[in-house]
This record gives sequence, C-alpha cells and structure tokens, in this order.
Amino acid sequence: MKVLVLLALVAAAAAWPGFGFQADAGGVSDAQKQHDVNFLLHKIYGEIRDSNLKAKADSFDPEADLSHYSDDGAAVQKLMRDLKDHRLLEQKHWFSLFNPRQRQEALMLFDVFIHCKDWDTFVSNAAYFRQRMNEGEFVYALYVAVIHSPLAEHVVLPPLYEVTPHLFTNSEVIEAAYRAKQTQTPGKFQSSFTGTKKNPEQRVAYFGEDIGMNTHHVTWHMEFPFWWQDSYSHHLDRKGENFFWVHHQLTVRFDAERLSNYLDPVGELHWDKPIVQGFAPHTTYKYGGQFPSRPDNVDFEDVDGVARIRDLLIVESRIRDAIAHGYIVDRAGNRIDIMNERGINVLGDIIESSMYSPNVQYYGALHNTAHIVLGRQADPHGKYALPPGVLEHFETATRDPSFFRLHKYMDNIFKEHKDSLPPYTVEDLKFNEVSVDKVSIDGQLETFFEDFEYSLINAVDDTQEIADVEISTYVPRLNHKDFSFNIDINNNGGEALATVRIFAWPHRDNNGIEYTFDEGRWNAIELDKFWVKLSSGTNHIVRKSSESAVTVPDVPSFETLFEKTKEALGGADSGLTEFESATGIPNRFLLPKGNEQGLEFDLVVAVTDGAADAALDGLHENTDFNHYGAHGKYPDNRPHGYPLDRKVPDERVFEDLPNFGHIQVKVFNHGEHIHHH
Ligand SMILES: [Cu+2]
Repeated sequence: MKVLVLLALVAAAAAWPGFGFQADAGGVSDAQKQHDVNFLLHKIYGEIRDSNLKAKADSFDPEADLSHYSDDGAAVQKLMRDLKDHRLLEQKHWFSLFNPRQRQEALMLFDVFIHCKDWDTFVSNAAYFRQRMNEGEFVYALYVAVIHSPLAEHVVLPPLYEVTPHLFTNSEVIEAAYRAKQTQTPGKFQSSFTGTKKNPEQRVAYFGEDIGMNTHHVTWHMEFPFWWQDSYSHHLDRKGENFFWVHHQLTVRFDAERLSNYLDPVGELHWDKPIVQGFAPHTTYKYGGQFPSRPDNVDFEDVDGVARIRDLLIVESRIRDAIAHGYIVDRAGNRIDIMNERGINVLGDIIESSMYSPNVQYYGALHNTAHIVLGRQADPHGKYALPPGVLEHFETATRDPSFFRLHKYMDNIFKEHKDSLPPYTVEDLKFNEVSVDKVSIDGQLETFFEDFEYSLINAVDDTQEIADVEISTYVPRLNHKDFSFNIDINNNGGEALATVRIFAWPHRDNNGIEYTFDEGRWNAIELDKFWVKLSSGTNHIVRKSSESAVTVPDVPSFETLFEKTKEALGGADSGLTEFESATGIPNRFLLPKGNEQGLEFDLVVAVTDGAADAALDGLHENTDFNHYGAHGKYPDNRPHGYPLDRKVPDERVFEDLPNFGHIQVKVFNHGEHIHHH
C-alpha cells in the first residue's frame, strides 16, 4: 500500500515540475498535519480544543530560535513587534481582505508561515497567533499558507462554510442556530435563498448563493492572491490570464443560468449609470452587525478614502487605450506588446490588479477598487459606520447580482482585446490526419435540485464544559445526473498525442433568436479538457462527467475530516487525496440548470495537436490535472478558451475543420427536488 502511494507521489512530482515534493525534515506524518490543521480551524472563536496545540499556544515563543525560519526570523520579529505594541486588530471584529491594514496584518502572519522550515515551527506559530490575532485574519493567513506551503502539501482544508458559517448562511438560520445552542436543543434548519418571487433575480439566486460556488470563488482567490509576490516562494504561472478566465467562466455560466430561467443575459454595470438591481443580503457578521443593503437604482458615488468615480473612468480609458494601441507601457516607460497570445496575461494582471501588474501607478486596480466602491454604495461617506459590503469578501461577493454585472463590464474589456487579435485559420487549427467523426452523449443531460446539509456548530458560541448539540442547516443546490461524452476520432497517421477540449454554449438568446457562431463561442462554457494518446485508425473515447478537469468534488465536512484523520493516525489510508485541491467548479455544477423543454446548447469538441499543446509530459496518464490550480507550470501551452478565444468572422473555418465536432444538445430540468432530511 505504502509503496503504491509513494510511487503515485513520485509520478505526480515528475509530471508537475515546480510542484516540489519535499519530505518534512521533522518527519511529521501527513495524518498528524491534517489533525493539527483540523483543530486549528475548529471553533476559531473559542479555545483550541486539542491539548497539544493549546500547550503550544500558551508556551511557544516564536522568537526563541530564529534558525527555524528561512528568512532568519525577519517576518516573525516584525509581527511580534506589532503584537507587543498592541497595534494588531482586536479579536471579535470583522475582517476584510480589502481593508489595507487588515490585509497587511493577515499577510504578516502568512509571511511567518511561509518562512517556517519545519512543521513544528509552522504549527506552533499557528497555535500561538490563533490565540492572539483577529480570527478572520488568522483563518485567511492559514488557508493561504496551507495552499502554498510545501510543508502542508497533502493537507485537506475543511470547507470554509463550516469554519466561518456566517459568511455563507442567512441571518435567519444563524439566529435559529443561536437559539438552539442556548437551549441545548439539536436543530436542523432550512436555508432559503434571499428575496422573493417579486424579484426576478431570485430565480438565479441558487447560483450566486450556492455555498460550493462561493467556496470555489474564495478558494480561487487564495490560490492566486492579488497581493502575491514571487519572493514568498514561487511564481504563479499565467495568473493574470487565469484571473480573466475564471471570471469569464462565471460570467457566461451566469448568463446560461439566466436563460434557463427565462431571463435576459446580464447587462454590464457602468460608472455613469444607475445600479439598477438593489440587494438585501440577509447575512450577518459574526461580529459587526448586518451586511449593508442597497436599494434599487442607486447612482454611483465617490467613496471617501477609496476612490472617486472619475478615477475609475480614467483608469478604464487608459486600459482601453492600451488595447487599441496593442501595447502596455510599463513603469520605466517601455512598451510591452500585447498583440499576441500572452497579452491577455498582462491585461489580467493590470485589470485585477495584482502585484504582477507592470504599471499599477498608471493602470490602477480596476477590479479591486470596483469591488470596494460597489460594496460601499450603501454608505459611501462612512456616515453610518456600516461594516464592509458583500462585494468586499470573496466568500460573499457572488451573492449580490451586481457582482455579475460588474464582471460583465470587465469581461467586455477583455473581449475588446481578444477581438483585436488575428482570427485563427484552418492552417492554425487543423491536426494532421485526425478527424472527429462522431460526438454523442451517453445518458440525458438533466439537472435537479437536492438538499445539502452542513454543520453550523462553529457559528455559535460555546465552552468546552458544555457538550455540543447537533446544529445544521440544509440548503437546496443544483446537481446533474451522470453522463459521458462519446467521441469517435479517426486518425490516419501514426500514434499521436491529442488534446480534447469540450465546450457548450446556449443556442438561442431569451427571445429565441439563434446566436451566430461568433456570439456563441464567446459564451462557451468550458466542460472539460484532457489529453489522450490516439492510435492509428478508429479511436473511441468515453469521458465521464465525473472526470472533468475543470471541476472538483465536494470538500469533505469537518466531521468526515475528523473521522478520516483518526483512521489515518491509526495507520489507515486517509482516502483524502482527491480533495487536496478545492480549486475548481463543484462537479455537481458542471451543467447549467436548463429547463423543462430542454434548453438547447451547441456542444463542440476540438481535438488539437497534443504534442504542440502540452507544456508537460505524461498528461495523457495524469487523470487529475487541476485546471484552475496554481501549482507548477500550467499544462496547456494554448490560451484559455482555445480555439474559441478569438473572433470568428467566418465560421466556415470551423465547419470545414475535420478535427472539430459540433452537435446540438438539450439540458433538461424537470423540477425534481431530492429531499435528504
Ligand atoms: Cu473574483
């Protein structure tokens, strides 16, 4: 058993250069690390419930032996100084990553973690600072450190909706949870989505308020933090492009959900137009009151201390100028050409902006500033001392329907750039002697709703002396029936590596008008991407929906993690390997909802030259490459969305392409709701 696991690790390490497989110098087992992280994130508003960790929290001296840090203790000394000078944010206070000082504090702690040379130093610091720093800052720093530190490579992080349930659960349910705890009565409470049927936006609330979706979004931003500097440890490959792509996919998915529910695609938000949709979040901070609401038709106002609307317009026009010119000007005044397939990466860095932006002084931080400005429109001048809005947390941002309008606005800027690049030709796209003969689906494309239950035990206050009572909530969520893609490929040449890319886009708009190929391809939802070795002659490929590289399985609950860790400490296989990365769309969210009649989609399969596309070896054997993950080199040389990422002025290019399959499918939803309780 152990030999097999070891072989798998060696194979994974070989397939992922840059993804360092480092044995821990201290010889701490993965199970022990998992145990430590479980307890570090359990009941974060109270005492640590593990006696070893508690002892570390009480007696560890972070500065006692600086040889345990790869920066000779520079980060820990800096943080300790602020701690001793009482300059750190108090506990029992809200935390927002978009608050500059709070972010700085969280990053100071991350800086300590990432420079720990061994697990014991890592975990001792974590226990020590958990007891002394703001809980939100601690959770954020620990999550990002576990994701990026080689010391924590095989640790599975618990679902954030069980660690900080307030950011994922409606106020009404949280109140019920407190009442249950007060009376020590077990309770299971139904969550419903915000709003009423009077609000058409409510029809798609299941998308923006889905806890798996919220987890996907916050996890992605932890995998690719905008504040990341390579000096921490490593470079995040194609970060700016990935920023574009992950948000582009959210945008087109949201539109497909809208069409499924007889709504028009979203229009873009703009600074000089009113914000048509208001929003009442029905969400409360653990400490700090209700998330602010916003009425309909609010005009944008400058936000004191953050930005003026005029500045946002100026930054936007500088970015659009760069796109029109085809180059960016960096801080030193040099031109960076963006009229190529890597231009999108630079643009992503600039628009977010991240620390990778070549000129933040000039191009600003459109996305990050926009999130704060939009989040503060309920109290732009700070007159009412309201806490930050939902847009100021990645956990909660997608709940507000204006999130998707804001991202449509930015997506259209990216489109302007992509449309300025020369279209692909048949010569560019064809693949030797390879043709796609037939594409079909095994099974129905059918979605349904089911109840999902998660624990609220960490939402309520308690003490070690009083036994826990079971408190949970169940919430409806979208899922789909299993299906597979059947793809028949004919290869008249010799054995060849192929990349298979599968996309789907809605066939018609909400008025029943068919989309042109060029409109459709921009709205394409990425369903899967994988590599196969083609033999000569006929190749029949069956690819299951559960295998999709763009999705991840549901994160195991705290309860499951505790159980599996216990078994693993006893020598059993933890069975947690498939959950090591939670960066991706939940697999149950692979298909848009569809509707009763069957929402029509164009499904396309592009089979391209794997030898030219693959940035790494052995991809056809690597069944679990993480499409959205940041570890190591991104395996595909092609741009995200290839070959549909560029303008298609003449769709005959694709119609005549032998290695391109195109069929029509329907996605059904018959109103089925599976109740688990
Ligand atoms: Cu985002």
